[in-house]
Formats: sequence, structure tokens, C-alpha cells
Amino acid sequence: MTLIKSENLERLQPLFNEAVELIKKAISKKRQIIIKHHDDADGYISGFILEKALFAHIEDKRYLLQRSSSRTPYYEYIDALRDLNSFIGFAPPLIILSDLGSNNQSMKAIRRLERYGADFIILDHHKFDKENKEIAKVFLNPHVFDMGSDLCAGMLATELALMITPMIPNIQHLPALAGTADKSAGIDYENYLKISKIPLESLKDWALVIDHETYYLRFAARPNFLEDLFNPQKLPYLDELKMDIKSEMESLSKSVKEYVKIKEYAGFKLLRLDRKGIGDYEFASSKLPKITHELVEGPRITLIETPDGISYRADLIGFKGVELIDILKTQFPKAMVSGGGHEAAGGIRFNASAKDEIMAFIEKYLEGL
Ligand SMILES: [Mn+2]
Repeated sequence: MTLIKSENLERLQPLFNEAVELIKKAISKKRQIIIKHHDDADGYISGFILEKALFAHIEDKRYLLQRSSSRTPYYEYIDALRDLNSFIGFAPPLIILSDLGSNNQSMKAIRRLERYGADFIILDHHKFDKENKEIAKVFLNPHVFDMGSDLCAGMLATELALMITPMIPNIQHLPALAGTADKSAGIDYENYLKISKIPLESLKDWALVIDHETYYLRFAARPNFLEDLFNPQKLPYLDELKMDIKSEMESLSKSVKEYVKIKEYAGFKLLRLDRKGIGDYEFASSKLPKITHELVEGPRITLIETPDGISYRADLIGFKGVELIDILKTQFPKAMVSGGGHEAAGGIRFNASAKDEIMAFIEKYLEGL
């Protein structure tokens, strides 16, 4: 039984079952379980709920259950080594990658630990690469079934958590909160929204506050801390925090308005912003793509540039970020192009030396849309 009735979840059920089985087996064998999740609201929710579900079953929690976040939407090699370094136990760990781990940027790290004997469950809703799907013991990603990204990590993790521990109080709202943070849409999201019993506007504000708090969480947050952050009873206090965050974002927005470059294409606008030097020190700067993208309405694409990469956001145009990455890889085989995410929101990295060429190519590419 899932929290909502959903054909999509039904199709994923066999994978959920495999994940439950693998996790339960690991627990009974006292194998260390490591949860590594993305550090945005969706990622934190997914890691938090999984930790909560596993907590009840693991005696020696201090050693056998580890949860931590990842600044990037992939499993970093340094994190893999850190996980290996902190590994204690008889059998190599079971690693759950949540809201990350689907594209080949994670492969070097995954392979390192896989060779060591670790097993991976990848629970994610980003576009995936074949090798990641193959190396994981369980690859729980709706894209495998062409369902898109709308069933986000927080939703998948909450359902998985309830299959491991059926009665967890006060968590009905988490899938809607995660989906709101990750801009999910569609019937499943609508249904999660309904059962959350929280108005959409409040969920949006809440997601913003969580983003803010987790941005500054550069240490391992204890479960109690996260409990507070995800508890609907704490909303009044979150309301006050929200005001501070919004004013921070407004002042950044004024600066962006001044320095953004807007170019008109046939049928859409291109917004380009050089990331360097705009509010680098503040939380709000992590919201630059969102702030810039919201400066205009209608069909548009936003590119936030760094010396060696861009992040993109697109609306109402036929832009496919993941497809562009593939094209860039072929066009610029020596520029070390990498990246991933969703079709309409994600990031691309390349050699800084190739930036001018690549940006010119992208501008041309956009003309063809
Ligand atoms: Mn996500």
C-alpha cells in the first residue's frame, strides 16, 4: 500500500520490493548502511525519512547507520573515500544514493566502492546513464519507465520508508513538500498535495526555508535537528525566518536585474548572467538560477555562467538540457564536457579554455529550436 493510489508507483513496486529486501537483509546481517543524499530540500527529505525508517530497526545506530548530504547532485570521489574511511563492520556497506547517483559523474566513486564489495541502491529521479543502472543492485528511477522526474526523491523515499516501517507519525506532508521544492507536477503530485493538508503557498515558503537551512548545514545534522525542520508544528517559527530570507533574495534580485543580459530569439528570450561576483557569499546566490529565471515571464531559457560551466533553466521552449550535453560532448570531444540533471533544469561543465567556443555554439543551437 502506498500513501496515494498511483499507477506510476504500481509500476515501480517490484523495485521497491527489491530495495526493501536488500535493506532488511543488510540490517539482519548487521551490515553498515550509508545514506548519501543531495543537499537540497528534496534530497534532505529523502535522506531524513529513510534514516527515520531504518532507525527503528538498527541497534548500533552510531556505527551501522550513516546519513550525510552531498553538495553536488552526484556521488563525489572524495565522499566515496570518506565513506570507505569511516566504514566499520564485517561486510562492505550497503550504500543508498538518494536524489543523486544516476548519471556518469558518479561512476568513478561508485566503481571504487563497488570493487570493494559495497552494494548500491540508487533512488533518484534525475536523467540516468546506462552504466549507473547496471551497476546498482536496485535502480529505483522513474525515468527507466519514461515517467519523467515528477515522482521526486522525497516521494519515492517516503513510500520506501513506509514499506520498511509502516507506522511513522507526522510524515504525510513530506512528499508534497519535496515535490513543491522540486517543482513536480501531475496527478501524483496533486494527490500528495491533497493528503498533506497544507496550502501550496505554505509549502513553497517552507521549501525555501529548508533550502536556506540546509545550505548552511555544513556539518552532519542530528536527526532531532531535521525533525524540527520538517515538523509542521514549527511553521510559525519558519514564517519569521522566511521574511529574512525573502529580503535577502530581493536585494540579490535587484542586482541581477542590473547585470543580466537578455537576448530576444524567435519565440523566446535568453537570459545570461555571469555568476562571478554576484552575492557569492550568501544563501541567495544559490538561488541565482531561480531569481534570474523569474525576472521575465513566458517562453525563456536562463543560463548562469561560471568560468567552467553553466547551469540552465528553461520554460515553454523545446530545450532539452541532457540532449545538449550529448551534442556538446560530440562537438567538443576535448573540452571534457560533463553534466546532467533534468531536461529543463540542470548543469553542464567543461574546460574553462573552451568556454567562448561552447557559449557561441549554444547560442547558435538555441536559434535552431
Ligand atoms: Mn530532487
